[in-house]
Amino acid sequence: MRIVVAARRDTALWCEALARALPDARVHAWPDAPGEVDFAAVWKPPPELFDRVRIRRAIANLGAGADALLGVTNLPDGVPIVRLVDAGMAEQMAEYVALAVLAAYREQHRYLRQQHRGQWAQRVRLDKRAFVVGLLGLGVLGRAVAAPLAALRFPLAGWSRSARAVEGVTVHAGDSGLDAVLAQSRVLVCMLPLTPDTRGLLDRARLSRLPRGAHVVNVARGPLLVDEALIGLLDEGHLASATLDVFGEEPLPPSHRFWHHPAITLTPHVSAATLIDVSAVQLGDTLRAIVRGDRVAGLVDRQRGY
Ligand code: NDP
Ligand code: OXD
Repeated sequence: MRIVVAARRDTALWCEALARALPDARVHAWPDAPGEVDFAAVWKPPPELFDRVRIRRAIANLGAGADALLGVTNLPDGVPIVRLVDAGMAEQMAEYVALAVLAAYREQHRYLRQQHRGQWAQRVRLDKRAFVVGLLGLGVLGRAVAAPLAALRFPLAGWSRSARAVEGVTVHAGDSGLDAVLAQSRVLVCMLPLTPDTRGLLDRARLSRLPRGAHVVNVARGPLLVDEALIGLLDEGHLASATLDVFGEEPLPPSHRFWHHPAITLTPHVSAATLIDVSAVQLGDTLRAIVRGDRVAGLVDRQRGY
């Protein structure tokens, strides 16, 4: 089996980890690649790779979200694309979102402001039964995030394309389903893939449907959210806070208003780091299964965009 790896960064580490996971494979680090390989393992690959190298069996996306790969205009037709499925990211995402939800519910921001003013004031506790957490996306990450929140007894309202059953979550689908989730979410967590259907989904009209004082968490992709709409609604006091891990442009430009907005907490795309060793083991199993002709998890549907 021959594999070419183009990972944007850490290509050498990916090559070593894949060689450990697939001891019989010949692993090439782009741009040192033969004219034909069985697999390409890539993250935001240079389009030139697809002009120079024929890929016989599949392209493996070295991340969970395949939006950047699907945006490459010269992707070879008919070659299956597989993505990482969890690979250690789901637990990290559950931690990150639980932290944001608990900070919102326990009014961490208000107590911090009080502390800075030297003010001792006990606020009336929020009623958890009315503190609905809205989960946009109930895939691998959405379901992992739901579990600890359900255990903490937050009411959960979820939204997915298909109305799938998820324990502890009242599931909605379709446009009316999205409206129902927005109308009740005190914290809205976005875990949708970036596709033609979801780009710009969280615009001013939709964010305005959140209850006054709601919090927004975006851990999926920046372009799902319209930046100016979020800032406008925070400035007007309709929204209380936002926790953002992903941005339309990364690194976030120094002049972007998000950096210094008092109601925004931001992190540099770290909510769920890609764990190279765990991911390489998963990829090893997936590539071997493809060679055997078995069904594999994580096949990307190019039409749907995820
Ligand atoms: P999945 O494919 O497992 O889940 C996607 C979910 O979104 C599914 O529930 C799907 O519905 C739903 N969905 C997709 N399109 C629509 C739509 N048009 N309307 C309603 N629901 C829709 O993906 P993952 O959970 O593994 O990952 C989600 C995203 O998280 C990734 O695409 C990536 O962009 C991002 N991510 C971010 C990371 C970070 O560090 N910040 C790390 C890892 C991922 P259905 O169930 O019906 O198919
Ligand atoms: C991913 C990511 O999609 O790191 O895996 O964002």
